[in-house]
Amino acid sequence: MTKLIFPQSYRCACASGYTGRRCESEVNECAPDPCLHGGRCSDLLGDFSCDCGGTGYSGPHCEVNIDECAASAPCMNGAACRDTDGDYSCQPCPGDFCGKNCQRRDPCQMVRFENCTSCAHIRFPPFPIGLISWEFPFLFFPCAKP
Ligand SMILES: [Ca+2]
Repeated sequence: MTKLIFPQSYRCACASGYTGRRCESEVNECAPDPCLHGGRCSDLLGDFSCDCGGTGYSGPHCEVNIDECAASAPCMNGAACRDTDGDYSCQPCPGDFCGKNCQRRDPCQMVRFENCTSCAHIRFPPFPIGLISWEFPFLFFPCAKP
């Protein structure tokens, strides 16, 4: 008995995650990218996974804003925390504090000179290593108060 095969006459019902006329191709579930807000997509068999690390979002598609204020209370030194879409803010920092979390003192706020009209932050202070003072670490990590 002769079996006739017509090349264009069949179509497979593919198992999940596969595609093509003979189900020979794996579906790339990352195309188009299902991860929002810069989440990194991993193509799995019949599925995908979004790594939302560092995006400020969570959820299967990185679609849910994380309320950092409720989750970890990141603001320090009495600053009020305000949750924002994909981020949070501790600004304005109270007093001389600065930084995203108001975690440190602003050197320009700490050291004031009578005739100084503006303060510029310098990364490498031009004084000998033997003169390191308590101000030294602050000078190495400039912080412009917003
Ligand atoms: Ca947020």
